[in-house]
Amino acid sequence: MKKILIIIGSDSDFPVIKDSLSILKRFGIEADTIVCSAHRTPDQAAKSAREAKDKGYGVIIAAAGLAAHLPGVIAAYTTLPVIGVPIASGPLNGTDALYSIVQMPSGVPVAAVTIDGGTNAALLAVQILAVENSELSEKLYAYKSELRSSVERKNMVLKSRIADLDK
Ligand code: RP5
Repeated sequence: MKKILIIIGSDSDFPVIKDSLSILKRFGIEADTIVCSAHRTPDQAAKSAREAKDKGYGVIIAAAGLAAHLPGVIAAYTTLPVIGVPIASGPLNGTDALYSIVQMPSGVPVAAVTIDGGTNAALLAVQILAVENSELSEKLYAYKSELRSSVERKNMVLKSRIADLDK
């Protein structure tokens, strides 16, 4: 199966990516994580993006904060799908990164997830790989069914809390 490459702009972005790693682990997908900055190490960013496909990666997750150009720069050098994760670092709490990532010019798409959305980034990566992998698809159905059960549980708890109001 294809692997996932996770690129973070700084080690300070790692807490968000821990959420991605636990999702990928749950689905049994191998991932490599590296620090590489579009601004501090631009040559390395281009190299990592260019080599990713030949190294067996199927999707790249790129997470960065502030003026977050990393996902866009990575997308410029590869045909692999790139998922950008805006990180809530700095005084603008990630809105700067969100706009930087989502406002890509026509021709170079990046799929942006929520600010600090490490979980959704990994799930989207799994869904992309699942297009060609029925075993992964089954696991995704099971995941969604767990989500459904958790909402059903919430409704039961809510119902009893509302009933308690009348006591
Ligand atoms: C961005 O600058 C990184 O992605 C990080 O979110 C932010 C701060 O980086 P550090 O100063 O913590 O290295 O490029």
